[in-house]
Amino acid sequence: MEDTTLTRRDLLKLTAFGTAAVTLPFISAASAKQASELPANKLPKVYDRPFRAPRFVDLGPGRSSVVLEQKSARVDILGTGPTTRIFGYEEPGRAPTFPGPTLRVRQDQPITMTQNNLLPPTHPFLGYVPSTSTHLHGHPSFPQFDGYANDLTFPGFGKAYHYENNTAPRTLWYHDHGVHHTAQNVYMGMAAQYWLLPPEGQEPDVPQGEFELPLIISDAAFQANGDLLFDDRSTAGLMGDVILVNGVPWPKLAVKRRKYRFRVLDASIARGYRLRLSTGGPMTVIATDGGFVRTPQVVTELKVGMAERYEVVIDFAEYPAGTRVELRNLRVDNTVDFPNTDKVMAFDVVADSFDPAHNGPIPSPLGDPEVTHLDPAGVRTRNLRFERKNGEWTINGHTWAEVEASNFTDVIADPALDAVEVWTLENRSGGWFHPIHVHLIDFLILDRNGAPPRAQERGPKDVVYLGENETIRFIGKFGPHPGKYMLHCHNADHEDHDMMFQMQVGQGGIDPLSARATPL
Ligand SMILES: [Cu+2]
Repeated sequence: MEDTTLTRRDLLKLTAFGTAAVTLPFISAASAKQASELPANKLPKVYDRPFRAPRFVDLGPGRSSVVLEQKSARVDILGTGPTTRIFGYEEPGRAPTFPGPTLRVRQDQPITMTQNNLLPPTHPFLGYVPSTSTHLHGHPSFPQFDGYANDLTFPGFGKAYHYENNTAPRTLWYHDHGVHHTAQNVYMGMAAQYWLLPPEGQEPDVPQGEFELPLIISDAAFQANGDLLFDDRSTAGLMGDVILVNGVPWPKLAVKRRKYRFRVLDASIARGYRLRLSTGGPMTVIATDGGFVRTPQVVTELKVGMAERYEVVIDFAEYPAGTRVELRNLRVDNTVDFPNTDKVMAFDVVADSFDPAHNGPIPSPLGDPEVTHLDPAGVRTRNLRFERKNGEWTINGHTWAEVEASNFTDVIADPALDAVEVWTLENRSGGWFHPIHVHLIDFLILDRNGAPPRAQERGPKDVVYLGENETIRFIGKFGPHPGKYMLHCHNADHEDHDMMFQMQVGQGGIDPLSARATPL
């Protein structure tokens, strides 16, 4: 493999667009030694640092609001000396973290999340103005609270977002969606989970409490001074050489010999993963983006694209105490691999006693997702093609710049309110994959290249991994609110340049730009 080992500089040269169509498939087969500019002895070590979950903030009965400040700080990510500048979310009086606090909210308990932008007036090394727009991904928000890309909150401004939480329990995430800078803002740390839980006492019998953990997976590269290195390879997509779980490089977690439930989120800018246990052992998918699946699916491999969420149960009772079970990453096509990007984290099985509650067989059927009741017969169909065209990432040849130029009136689809439609999404290229996110709705994947969807994705979804040369069809019901909603690729570099458009659901609806941020 020596002759295909490329330096970062080689990759930069090769990925300059113009030649990209030819060179990207070649690059995808190559591996490079390092993306980071750190000396080798300052790179984080694999399975060295303890696992950490972000802080939980519980909302619901008795507490219906939270104020989060978007602020900048230097934090210790590497564990080797140099610190890293992040932009993060936290409550007033607390230092920001990456990822931000996990909000735990109860179904049907509305909340207000105020986002105050205390970021510097310009990014300290990327130079742009860090204006933000906060999207609660997985929630059917009203248009003015959906994190519309141009509904910007500039430094020194704040905005209150209201969420009804009246959808099925699920793993959501809140993250930045600011126009043209989503990739940079998310990469700097503006991402966190949000758990919508069933009403108290109504949880299904699956692992909970200390046995229910977020796994927010992302990749990063670092400059020599410890700061993040942002290289989007001419908008193809940022590829880091360090894998982070909840902001910690390749952590290790001591696990007891019982079932654990992990809420997996790929918060990377452009990297997809194929997760597999080093033992080849089973993982049971109990929920997809939109909540519990009807029939839990046992898999040995989990393919996860950016913004997808999967809840998986792993039973460590299968392993003797003292076993180290690694969560590995088999590569996906069109990513750049580095020596340790095939590793994610380690589970060290221990003999400690545990609370035996919620450790029984996983109930099946488990959920009853609304999307599984939709009937595709005779419904309206639409076709969306995701492609590179004239030096831009486009949807049917269109870009967000056209939406802006139309003063936010242009739409690519206009489903009636609560209409059921079948959409075909197409990626004719072998050179890249696109995780496609449609705001507002949950959908069910009907087929993938004419064949049944993967076992892991037979539940409610709001992002679909549209792989190389793939065509998928989904069915969805376009509601519950009328209005303009975005749809886009969740490779944040593609989204920013400029693979995003909007749909008009029903007639009218609240203007997404009608509730602007106010000065602090
Ligand atoms: Cu894309």
